[in-house]
Amino acid sequence: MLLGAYADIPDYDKPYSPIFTDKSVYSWTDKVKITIISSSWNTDNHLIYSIGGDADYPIKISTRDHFLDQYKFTETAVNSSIFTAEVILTGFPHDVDGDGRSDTHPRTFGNGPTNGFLETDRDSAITISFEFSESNPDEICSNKLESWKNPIF
Ligand SMILES: [Ca+2]
Ligand SMILES: [Ca+2]
Repeated sequence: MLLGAYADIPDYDKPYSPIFTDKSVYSWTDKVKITIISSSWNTDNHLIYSIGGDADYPIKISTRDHFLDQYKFTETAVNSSIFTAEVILTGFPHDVDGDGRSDTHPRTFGNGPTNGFLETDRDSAITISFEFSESNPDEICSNKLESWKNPIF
């Protein structure tokens, strides 16, 4: 008999951790604001907790050819269960003024919650995944990227 065998498993009674972004379509150089609601990761009602910045339960933010892994999200208040982060999209090499040299500065680095830069591609989308528990390894949200809105020069 293994009575009580599940007692040591963290709170997976509410295992659903939906992911939201502030828009459904982004330009190639937009800022993306991401929210994850996870009551199972509000492990202390009196502390602001961070999720995603760890190898066991990573949050990964991806475009087609680039990604930020173990990106940290921070709880908005001590007992909110709402975790947020931001990433600035940096586009791809592009000669805007026709002089033969790229005028954009694509780059990918940062570990969160607000210092991330992520390269994008012409036919790309942004995907966010959070391996928030072993029984529910993935939660993915995909958003289309199209057009230059504010090219970075
Ligand atoms: Ca908390
Ligand atoms: Ca140029």
